[in-house]
Amino acid sequence: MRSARRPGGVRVFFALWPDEAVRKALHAQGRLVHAQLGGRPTRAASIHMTLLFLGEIEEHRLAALQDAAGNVDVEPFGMSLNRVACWPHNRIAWAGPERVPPALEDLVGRLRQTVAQAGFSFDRKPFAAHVTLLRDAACRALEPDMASIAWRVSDFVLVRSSLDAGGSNYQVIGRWGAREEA
Ligand code: 2AM
Repeated sequence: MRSARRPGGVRVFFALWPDEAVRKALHAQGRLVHAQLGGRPTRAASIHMTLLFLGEIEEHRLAALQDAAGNVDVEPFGMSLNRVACWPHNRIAWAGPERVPPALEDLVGRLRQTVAQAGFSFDRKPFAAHVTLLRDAACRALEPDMASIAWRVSDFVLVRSSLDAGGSNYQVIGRWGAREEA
């Protein structure tokens, strides 16, 4: 259940935000999984992989958080999204890498360390590399694995989450790393 937002509070998280080609491929994959499991597909514009979830912070601390993020280098890496699965405990169907790239684990580790050093708290559950495709899915065995989607990662983002009539609405409010030209 969502907690009520305090005045002056903003809900934020760090994420990998796919480019259009990866976003489209993931959205198409979401449609395939939706045909099997039902549920609510993630809007194409909202598709992402969360790296670190802070939840609500006071808005005046955003600048400090953004400064801290600027100290985290990104070593570009590639990732194959080649696995779809569904978690019965939260009814989320997701896509992710069969093999989590060490560079991704490393990025999350350094981000956690930097954000903690800057005095922020965050969800310390172990990192689970996944892109949510569906919520409220009727989890059961899925048809053969997905066609692999190649994701080239060279930056990460800070996202502000707000609620609107259609659900969560995400706004990218910072980006760090070297954006490679397509
Ligand atoms: P999910 O897609 O698996 O639900 C915004 O809520 C993003 O942060 C979502 O991608 C969500 O993951 C992720 N997230 C990670 N930890 C969370 C938490 N404790 N509460 C809400 N969202 C969380």
